[in-house]
Amino acid sequence: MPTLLFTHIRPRRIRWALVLMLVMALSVGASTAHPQPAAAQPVPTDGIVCTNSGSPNAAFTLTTQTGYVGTPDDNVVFSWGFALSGSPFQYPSPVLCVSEGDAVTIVLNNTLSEDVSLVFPGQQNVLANGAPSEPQFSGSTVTSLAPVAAPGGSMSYSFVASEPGTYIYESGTNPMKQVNMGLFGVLIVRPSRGAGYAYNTDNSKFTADKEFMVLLSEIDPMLNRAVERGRPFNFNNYRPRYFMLNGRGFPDSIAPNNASWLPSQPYGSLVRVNPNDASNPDPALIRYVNVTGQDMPFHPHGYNGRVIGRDGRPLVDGSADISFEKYSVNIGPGQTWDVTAEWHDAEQYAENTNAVPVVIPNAQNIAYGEFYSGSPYLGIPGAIPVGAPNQNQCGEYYIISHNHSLFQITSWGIPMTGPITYLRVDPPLPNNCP
Ligand SMILES: [Cu+2]
Repeated sequence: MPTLLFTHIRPRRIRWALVLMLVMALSVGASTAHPQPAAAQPVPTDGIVCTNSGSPNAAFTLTTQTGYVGTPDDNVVFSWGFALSGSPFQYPSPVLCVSEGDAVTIVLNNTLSEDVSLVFPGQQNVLANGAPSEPQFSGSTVTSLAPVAAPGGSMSYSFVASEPGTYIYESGTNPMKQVNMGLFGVLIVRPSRGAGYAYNTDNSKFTADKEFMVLLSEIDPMLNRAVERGRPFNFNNYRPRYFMLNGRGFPDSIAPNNASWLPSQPYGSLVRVNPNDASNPDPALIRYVNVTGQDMPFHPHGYNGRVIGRDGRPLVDGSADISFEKYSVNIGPGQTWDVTAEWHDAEQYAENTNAVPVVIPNAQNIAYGEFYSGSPYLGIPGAIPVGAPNQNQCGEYYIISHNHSLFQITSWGIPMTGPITYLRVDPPLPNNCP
């Protein structure tokens, strides 16, 4: 996989390698077609799509739903999810956003034929129908990590969101089955300090509209098929074949939020920034979340991030800033990592004054990737051969980010799909980029 090469070459050469890689990646082809309901409401084309609720009393109703997830190999996989009241199945479940100190209530309506529950790792003093939410037993056997909603029933969970950060909510009942079937989502608790901070700490400052999510999940389609058909499944045979970013595999992962051809997979994962400079002084924020059962060494090319929080706790020690710079971020099972990211035009490629010190081959000897601008300069498009497909809008850069468990960069054998997305670097502000 060319990515290994990328790690060790200089940034100015990445874009030429990227041209080749994009050709490989984009030859995979179009994605699964589905019937298309209209998007419920306008959402930003990229970045986190929050489901907000009232504050200081934040109330949500989540109903289990079943549906189908499209994968890059043109498969569709039966899955489960939590959906907002009146909304159809989605994968992953909605991103719930509340404010620090909110009294949060989440009513779970269970439409499935088995018990379901909700757990909120990182939240304290969670109540279920007003009583402490505790593991359930049959004799000495744990049957659920929390009180359940029986089939056709409901359960109301409540807690005070006392600590800002990034959290998971998920089923606490038979999680090996139910979480991998899709009963998981992300909960964001915003700090009292206000917009543009991930925590109440100075080191968590970010550009408020540059907030992104990378939610890593996995699917063993044999499990999902067995569940769809009401058949037993032997978890000794569990073997994920799909690895998803925000519920999608590449290239769907870089499509906009609410892409029409992905009606049940609403969340894109393209990270989009402008070069850091005087007009754009703060970084972007990326919230990494891993709901799989294995480490996910996520690997953004082109920049080091700064880890400013983990598992819903800020990286400060008293008044000391203990955040740290990191290239690959190794997100463990059930962990969340909050990372700020900024891209510096260290070699003045937005100025067109720093000549690329290589002889560019003749056009017939170049493979033009679909996102290549025709020029190595940021914001300065060049010529593209007639007939060459091109998605580049304003001379922006596309830099790959992906899970570095390279055996996962596949969709049941289709290489260069799966948990891959891009960092899109737009020209310096102000610009005319759409
Ligand atoms: Cu790589």
